[in-house]
Amino acid sequence: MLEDRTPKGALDRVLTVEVMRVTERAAVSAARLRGRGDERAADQAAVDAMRRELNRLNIEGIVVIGEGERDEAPMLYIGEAVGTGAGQRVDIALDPLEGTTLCAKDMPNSLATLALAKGGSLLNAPDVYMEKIAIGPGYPPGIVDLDMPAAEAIRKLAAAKGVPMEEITACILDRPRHAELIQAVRETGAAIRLIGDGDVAGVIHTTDPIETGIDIYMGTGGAPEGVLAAAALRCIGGQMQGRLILKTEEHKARAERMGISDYDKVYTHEEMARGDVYFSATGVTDGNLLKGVRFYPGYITTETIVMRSSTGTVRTIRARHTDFSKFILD
Ligand code: VTB
Repeated sequence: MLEDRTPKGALDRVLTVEVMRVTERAAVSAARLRGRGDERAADQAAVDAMRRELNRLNIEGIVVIGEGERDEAPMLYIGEAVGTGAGQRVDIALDPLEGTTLCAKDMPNSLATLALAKGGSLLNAPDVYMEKIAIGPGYPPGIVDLDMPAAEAIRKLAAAKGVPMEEITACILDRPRHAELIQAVRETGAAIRLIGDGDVAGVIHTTDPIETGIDIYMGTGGAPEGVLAAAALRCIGGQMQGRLILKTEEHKARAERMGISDYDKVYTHEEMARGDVYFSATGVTDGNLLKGVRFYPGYITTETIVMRSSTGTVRTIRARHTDFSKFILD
């Protein structure tokens, strides 16, 4: 068992590099299949690479947010043990290829993502939908929440930012289920960045409005993606709330099995990802914050944002790798 280092109770800091390596590998494998129109193949390549790399780490890891539930027999299923077993007991949330369609179509903002926290610290969310609202750092606590009308959230955010509502941009997944939300936001005069997929990136983008043009993320996306985004906000700052959408008895039973009994609970990002958290995302396709993987003759470059909640360090690492295909991977 590795010893805890400062800050007290934190994860081993060497994991900063380790988590980054895992998402780099997944991103490179997915990027080889970028723009080929084959989502499954790109996803599988990312999963294989992530799993292989995770199993090299000296951790006793359990996948709590993964590729699916065990009976569906995917790799990196929820509950799968990863790592060598010779290290700290950690929870892992992963999405080896967030935005599979974006990657298959070579559209912006697909990412390889991973979050890691002490065992028992990440919300075990079933693979259902989650309502989400997120803003970046620098605002007073609680200025927006899931229960306020969308127009009020835009109004409060604009007031706190000191700009007219027309200068706010909301990021929303382009889905028919968001017709009312989109209408309500449009009525405020705010702009909307509609995205096809990739709401982990959408949430992270709120943390750097100057670079990304996005002030607030709103709407319903995947719950697993919600936990990953919450982990990122824990590190980089900002506010987020999420509420699972558990409409059917089957959904409720799944939530129950994961230890959730309050079906309507609003989770803050701190409740979704507690304690010391690491988050790493490597760009697969080019995006607002990260460049995608680039293939050069003989080498490959990746761009990764890797961060840690206990220290608040956010690193953007541009790495140059000798062409991985020359390595023996197993
Ligand atoms: C979002 C998005 C993902 O799923 O969470 C979305 O971030 C939600 O589900 O990239 P629907 O597609 O059913 O709306 C993804 O698109 C990935 O599947």
